[in-house]
Amino acid sequence: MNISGGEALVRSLINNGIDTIFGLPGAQIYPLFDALQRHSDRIRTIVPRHEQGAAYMAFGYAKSSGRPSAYTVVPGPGVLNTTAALCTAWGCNTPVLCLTGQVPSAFLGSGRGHLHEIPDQLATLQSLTKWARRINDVKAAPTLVNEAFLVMQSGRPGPAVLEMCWDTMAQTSDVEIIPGISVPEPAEPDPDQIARAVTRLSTAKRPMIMTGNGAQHAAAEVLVLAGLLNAPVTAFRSGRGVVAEDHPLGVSSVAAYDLWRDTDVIIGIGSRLELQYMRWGSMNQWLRRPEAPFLIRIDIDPAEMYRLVPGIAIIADARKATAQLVEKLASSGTAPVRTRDEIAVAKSGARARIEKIQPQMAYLDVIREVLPRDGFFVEELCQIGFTSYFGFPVYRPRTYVTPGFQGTLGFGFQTALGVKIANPDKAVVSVTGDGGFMFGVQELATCAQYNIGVVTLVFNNQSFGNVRRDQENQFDNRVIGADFNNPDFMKLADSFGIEGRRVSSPAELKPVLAHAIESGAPVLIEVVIEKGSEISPWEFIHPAVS
Ligand SMILES: Cc1ncc(C[n+]2csc(CCOP(=O)(O)OP(=O)(O)O)c2C)c(N)n1
Repeated sequence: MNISGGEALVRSLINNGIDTIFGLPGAQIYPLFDALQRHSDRIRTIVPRHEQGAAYMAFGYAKSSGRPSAYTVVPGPGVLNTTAALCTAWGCNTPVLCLTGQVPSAFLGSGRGHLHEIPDQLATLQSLTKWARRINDVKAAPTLVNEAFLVMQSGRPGPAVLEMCWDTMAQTSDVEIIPGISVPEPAEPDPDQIARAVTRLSTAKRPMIMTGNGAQHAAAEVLVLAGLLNAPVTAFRSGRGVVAEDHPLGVSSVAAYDLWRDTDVIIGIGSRLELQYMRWGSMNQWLRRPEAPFLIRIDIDPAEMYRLVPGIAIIADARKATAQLVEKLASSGTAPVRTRDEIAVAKSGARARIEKIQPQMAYLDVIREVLPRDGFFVEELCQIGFTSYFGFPVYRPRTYVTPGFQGTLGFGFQTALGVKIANPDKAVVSVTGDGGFMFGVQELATCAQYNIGVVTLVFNNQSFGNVRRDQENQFDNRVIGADFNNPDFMKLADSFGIEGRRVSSPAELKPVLAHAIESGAPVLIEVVIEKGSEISPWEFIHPAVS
């Protein structure tokens, strides 16, 4: 088939199941956009108002659905505008494909100063992702796109990049279009590793399970394992929702901290165990070989076993390995002594202790009450978001959307748009501070243009509240760079053609939020908060330091 480089890319995306692409056009990638125009019956193009939005939306799409996503932007400044989202996708093991252009091939590496030239784009992007390649020949496009999809979804998932020179993308060539890839089944776990873990677990008295992002597809298996061991299951951020927190064995990180004291075996499943060994230990010292409790890790990434060395390492897919543990433990028997009552006491005690984090807890309670169990909650780096780590119960896998350890301020609202596009029939609530929201405020236009029904709660405390509190506490009240003036959010919403509502108490929020979710339309809700009035949530996130 005689087609352009851009067309070969688009056909290959479609063959790999991509139904939506987020992108912002420019000269180098015109042929790709032209192909998107001509294939718009098979692939939808969402155009944000800033390139960062394209990448955050692709991140939200992939993270909430578990399916790969794609975005496209011009090279140089365009692709650099997306790097905060790209490193977030890397940190969160999320399969996001970035397609970008390059200077004309004759100018590669010339330093001549062609449009959007940067010193070494491929090396820059390689350093932020799992895999990055240039497509030098149109004929190679389908194979390289397939390879990108394979890399993104095998082993530890992650983002990938393909760049194509300006002239290559425009050139036509006789290209063989091939079917998309199907991801091969992960290898079977090593039976010796499973046998060792079963021996240790069959005598475990008070085991605990910690889930991470790598366990999101293993919810059914994890729940059975937890049942056999009577083990509380906890998570910090990315592993939340694997076991519902209203299940007797699903516990928040605060309840888990209580139960940690007499835990004799910890099983980390698809998790870096930041909670146990950094948050509950030291953020400044790298503990490589923890002693008690006995650590068993299931992780598909062998490198993880050197970063945090367990007593027993099971290098395998979370679902496969957990299923095998379940099968073998069911016949060998288990000996747990921790009772469900003990766990229930820890849960109610934790809930009572966190009650003082106001007004955040009162707002989170309202949101939890109104948001359906399968609705999505997109957090942010703000007082309500930090409190949600432990104060907002999550009931379903993937429904708690977080930037994980990147802590990417401003990701939330923009990411939520991608979440909604991937899950059009589900409610999506984005909670954000006024500081973080303004990082991506221009996407209100995208929200209105495509009628993306995200409900956004902006907690307006007229400041980078977290910074402000840190400066008061750690720098003797010397506040700098933390206070600001906001626009009138109601006029702002109105000018973008979006419904705006302002509330100043949890009781006021409840009917407004219920109506907003019910409407299915985009709604911006401003929550008025007195500056400096929020109680710090940090003692529950970092209890060893507080
Ligand atoms: C990309 C990025 N820049 C800066 C920060 C540092 N930071 C963390 S929280 C915060 C303040 C957030 O303010 P706001 O969104 O208004 O929420 P609030 O704390 O007031 O609730 C800042 C600047 C960050 N985490 N990420």
